[in-house]
Amino acid sequence: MYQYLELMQQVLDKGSFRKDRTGVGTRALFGGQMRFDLKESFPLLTTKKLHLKSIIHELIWFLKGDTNIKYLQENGVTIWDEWADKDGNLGPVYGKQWRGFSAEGTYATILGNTGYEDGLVINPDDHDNKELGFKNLETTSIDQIGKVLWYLKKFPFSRRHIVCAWNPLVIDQMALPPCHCLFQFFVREENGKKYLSCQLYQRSCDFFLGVPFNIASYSLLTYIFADCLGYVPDEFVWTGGDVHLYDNHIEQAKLQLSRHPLPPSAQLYIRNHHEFPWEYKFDDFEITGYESHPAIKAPIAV
Ligand code: DHF
Ligand code: TMP
Repeated sequence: MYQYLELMQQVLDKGSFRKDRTGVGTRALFGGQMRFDLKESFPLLTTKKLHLKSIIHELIWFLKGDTNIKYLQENGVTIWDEWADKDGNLGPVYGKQWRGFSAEGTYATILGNTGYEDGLVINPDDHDNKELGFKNLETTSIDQIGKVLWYLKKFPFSRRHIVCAWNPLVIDQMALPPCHCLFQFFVREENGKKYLSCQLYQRSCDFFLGVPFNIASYSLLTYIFADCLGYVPDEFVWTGGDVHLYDNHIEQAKLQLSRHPLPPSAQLYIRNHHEFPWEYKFDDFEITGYESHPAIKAPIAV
């Protein structure tokens, strides 16, 4: 986790000051990478305490294809509350794109006058074309998680193990366009065993609040896929685009940098094997040996 602190220090030292959508203001760098060896330990930040329950439930919720916060609320997880509408919906966010990527809702977007009509594939002034596009797109839906799992089994060394949550056709209907928007798996073989790595591309990275969650979440996802496939979890590679610290997280970041990281001793055990990633339940996971400095509170930019 030294890499995390190093990148945090770089954002503080070299980040450019920027106004941002939320009005809070950030300092930001463009492009950053961290690598975590999953064979050594499960990568949980030790310079502040992480709420593991939120991280695990959120991932289970994505994998189920769910985009309503009801499941999270039932399990005491509040991290998506600020973005949901009065019925708890977030629009076609991660779960929908992972499990049922489609152009569903495209028609509504066009009628909703987004101001982007000229750039759309379907021309709203061309009635016939719109009908055609609507029907074709609406009925096609891809379970990206199921498909990638199948390919990882059949063609482990393929370079096409991609899951993409960034769906330009429906981006305007999402409560928040995906921050962790694309990930890829990679398999290598050594002494007859297959090792599974994952790399995430995160376009927008709230380095203090979001990123520690994102690292843990995708590492857990790599473990889940490895368990389904009978492969060994290898590395998680985190790649960030706009890597930022909000102006109201600076004191918290400095406090974290003043703390000494504890030995990376957390381990993840999967108690029950399942065939598919969406079958895992909260009690199937056990995390041992996680020790950390106390939690640090910070306001989230909405
Ligand atoms: N917006 C912004 N500005 N930053 C984010 O990181 C972010 N993340 C979202 C949605 N929108 C976002 C989803 N993920 C927390 C962590 C991750 C997350 C949302 C919220 C958070 O508040 N963490 C606190 C409390 C943890 C808890 O209650 O479980 C923390 O101290 O880590
Ligand atoms: P943006 O859509 O204007 O980029 O704002 C999204 C903010 O949320 C940005 O600060 C990044 C942050 N974020 C994360 O860092 N990780 C996450 O998992 C999510 C959902 C958001």
